[in-house]
Amino acid sequence: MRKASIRRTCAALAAVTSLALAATACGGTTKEDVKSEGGSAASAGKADPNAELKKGLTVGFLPKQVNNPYFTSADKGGEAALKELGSSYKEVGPSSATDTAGQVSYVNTLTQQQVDAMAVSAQDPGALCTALKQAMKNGIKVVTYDSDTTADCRNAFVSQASAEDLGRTEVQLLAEQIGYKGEIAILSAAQTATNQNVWIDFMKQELKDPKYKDVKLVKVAYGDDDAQKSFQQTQGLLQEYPNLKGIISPTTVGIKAAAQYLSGSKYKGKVKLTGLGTPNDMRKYVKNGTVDAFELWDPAKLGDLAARASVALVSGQITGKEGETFKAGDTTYTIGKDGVISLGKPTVFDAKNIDQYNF
Ligand code: RAM
Repeated sequence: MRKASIRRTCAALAAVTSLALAATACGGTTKEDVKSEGGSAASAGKADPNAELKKGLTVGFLPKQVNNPYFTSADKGGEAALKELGSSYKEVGPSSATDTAGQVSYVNTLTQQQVDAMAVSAQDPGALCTALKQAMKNGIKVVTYDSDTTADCRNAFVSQASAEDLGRTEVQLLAEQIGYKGEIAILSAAQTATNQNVWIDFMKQELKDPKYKDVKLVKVAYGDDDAQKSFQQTQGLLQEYPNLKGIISPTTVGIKAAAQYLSGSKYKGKVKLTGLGTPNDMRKYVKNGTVDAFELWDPAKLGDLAARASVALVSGQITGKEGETFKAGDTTYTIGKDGVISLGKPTVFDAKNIDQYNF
């Protein structure tokens, strides 16, 4: 049996059996063995920007949640890019954004199915690490997109925008709308979500600026990217804090549910709402005066970039080290610190520009 096929068999074995058993049966096949196959420069730890892009690969997408329209758009972007590059796409994932055990087992499924690369949006950074490391040990390239793990558990992170920009601008948007005065709350997604938690940390940093001395963050609530729970959490916030002046919801599911609640209540237009939403979800609430402005990136472009980064990794054009470059469509991306590849700046949507967007 050639080493490549040993690697594949062992990947499957490791995913379905105990690691100890797999290691004994397979003699602990690692990335090092793949290196000696005379494979790509990436497997030897060195990027070759001129390496030809491989075709016929399979890239598995594992979003936080499959029935979330944000991920439907993102993953469609990934699917289209893979088609264009001559590779195959598959998607697996849990239907709840708090099913961390489910996400772990989907990583193992993809490992077992011997995909060439996987693109994962982490529900919980800690929970996924062991399974992702096992996938990488079996020669599978791992890209996180949308929500990261720690840097040692993946080859690269395809980030939607600078986390600092996102956190700070959401506070700036809301503070302007409430005249820099009053109580505010955050309605987040899952309590463990890496992306939301990093943004919230930057929101808290931004609030330390003296210009926000009269703005008070009273609570961070969690709607778990579940429409009904997010709606109830919004209702609860207003019951608990009747003087609330504004809400930031950095989740497409949360902001939509909060807008739905506010628009049918006496708080419509009085309690301000901003955060991260899709123009298609939010159009009606901008037009009916519930929401002034919110922001987002194009999810399909994020999925597109995650797919292209995955193929570039498998092809050896990049290894995930800072300073390496690769082309995705017409744009050349440079990998930043800790293997972060950034899509660009988010767009702010309001009544003036929302009709120009359809996602
Ligand atoms: C939700 C998810 C996703 C986040 C967007 C803004 O769909 O929590 O991870 O990036 O909102």
